[in-house]
Amino acid sequence: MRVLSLGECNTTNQAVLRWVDEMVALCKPDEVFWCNGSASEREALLDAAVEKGILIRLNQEKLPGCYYHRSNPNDVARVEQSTFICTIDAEQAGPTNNWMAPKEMYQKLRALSAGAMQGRTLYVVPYLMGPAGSPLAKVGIELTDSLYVVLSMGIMTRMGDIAFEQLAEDDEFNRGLHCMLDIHPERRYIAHFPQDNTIISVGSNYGGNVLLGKKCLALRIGSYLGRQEGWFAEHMLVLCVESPEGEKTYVAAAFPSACGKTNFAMMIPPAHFKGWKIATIGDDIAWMKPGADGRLYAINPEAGYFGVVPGTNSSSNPNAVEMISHDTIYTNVALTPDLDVWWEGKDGPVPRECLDWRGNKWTPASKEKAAHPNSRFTTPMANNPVLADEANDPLGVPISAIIFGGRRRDTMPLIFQAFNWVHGVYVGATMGSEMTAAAVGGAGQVRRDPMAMLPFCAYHMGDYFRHWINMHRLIKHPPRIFHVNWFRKNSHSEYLWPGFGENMRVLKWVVDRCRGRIDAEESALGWVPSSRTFDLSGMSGMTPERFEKAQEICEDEWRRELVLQEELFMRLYSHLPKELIFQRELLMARL
Ligand code: SAT
Ligand code: MN
Repeated sequence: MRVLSLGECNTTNQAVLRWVDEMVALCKPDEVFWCNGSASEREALLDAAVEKGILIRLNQEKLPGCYYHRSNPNDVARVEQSTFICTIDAEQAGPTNNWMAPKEMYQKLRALSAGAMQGRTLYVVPYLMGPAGSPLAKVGIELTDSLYVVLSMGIMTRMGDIAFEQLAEDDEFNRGLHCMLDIHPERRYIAHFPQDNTIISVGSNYGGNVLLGKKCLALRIGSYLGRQEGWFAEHMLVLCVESPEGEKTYVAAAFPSACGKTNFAMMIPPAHFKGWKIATIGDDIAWMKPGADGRLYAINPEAGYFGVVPGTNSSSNPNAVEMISHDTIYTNVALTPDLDVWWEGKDGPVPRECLDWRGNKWTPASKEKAAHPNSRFTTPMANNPVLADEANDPLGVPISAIIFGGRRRDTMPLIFQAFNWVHGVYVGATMGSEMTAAAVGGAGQVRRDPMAMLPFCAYHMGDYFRHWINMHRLIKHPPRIFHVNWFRKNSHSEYLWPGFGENMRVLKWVVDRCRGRIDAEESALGWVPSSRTFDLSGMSGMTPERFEKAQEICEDEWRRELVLQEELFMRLYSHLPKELIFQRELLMARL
């Protein structure tokens, strides 16, 4: 079979060429397009996407370089029920993952992919996760028949020849195959084969399911490799807090999807914090490895942000407003008659009329939302006005604090600090959070989401906790561990804490604790700030009493919490480190 080859194939790597040939023979595309990642290639592909109706070119005066995409309405979020970990046996994948035997899954997906690209183009998308030359960086190649994926990968990763340069003649690269098929939930599988460093995703075109460098490689395959190789792949933002004197402290924070990681990573400190600056290293994923100096170093493997749009405005995230005003792909927001975009919570007036995310006419009287709650922007990190220079540092940044946090209307105080590393692992392991629109189903329900990794850890969660405990030995100067909850409400359903920029106050306390500059009080949960020393000055509506309310440890709530923790521990029991059972007993005793 001869297929037309477009673009330039700029590799002589035999393992790559052989694998691409094999996948071409399977999927039978009419054309193969080798992406090199150049600016001129991107322009041509954007034009082609507009011509094919995959993208709409937005109003270029208002939104230069911006495009609009509408997904299939059945395909708007990650689908955990269709996500599989195909380790050799089910035990390895553990009870929190869907499992299928690799042989069976390969057979099933080969059958679905056979001839699936007839009449279509197969794009070869080489990409690098992490800064070029980083000891932590990894190469992946995604073969896809979706131009939307190609253009998104060009934003989210270091895409093109740069990946082949890093790979050279090595055969160690992630093999990713993506076939859209007919975008039908019944034929939707996101399958991971960790032992083969392989991912096959079919039947979807939604970011988290198909931008294979992100959740699939950087978290699921990454978590598996990290355990083998002695590093962490985590669902964490990484930021730099810089004091007026220029002292820099690096903080990583794990919150579940759609709980404000992007906002926190690029927050603007309130006026009260004169001279303090926040800079972003990453907004979603951190790869962390102990360095020669005994500290834990983090890189952001990604090069762009895939963020939730609704609620983005100049008070929630002014940097994001600026960031997404150019060179951004919008997915599933609303489209106005003058080809501008709109979403619930945007600055300015509500449009009198627009098309909603499905393409239907929408007016302010409509019952449905105009933008899908999980509508997204895809934007290069270079657009971020507060991008840290260190985001491109191959060596990464030394982490002083790790923050875990869920979305909890009750139970969890605003902030506490774990007593030590193992206690911190316990705090992360027992995290709970209300589900959001980022995954299909169950929004609002509290579920256990250990370290915000429940949907992303590709092996037994009990073994994952063991990995966390063991890593302590390799880190001479471990980060301090904290837990936060921005979402606690009072009995009138009002948030007890204003969040957003005011979270700087919590962050400042974290930094001061790491640097041994502020004392704390001992509580049953861990170290907590005293309302006398915690800085509330200049906050409107925030009284010491309200702060105490946000920090309250309520016995009834904790009795329930401990039962929910027990449910998780029972599920994981056969692999659960005894240290964590002990931590739970200690907590019970303290309460
Ligand atoms: O859709 S993604 O999985 O990429 C975003 C998220 O859910 O964290
Ligand atoms: Mn995420």
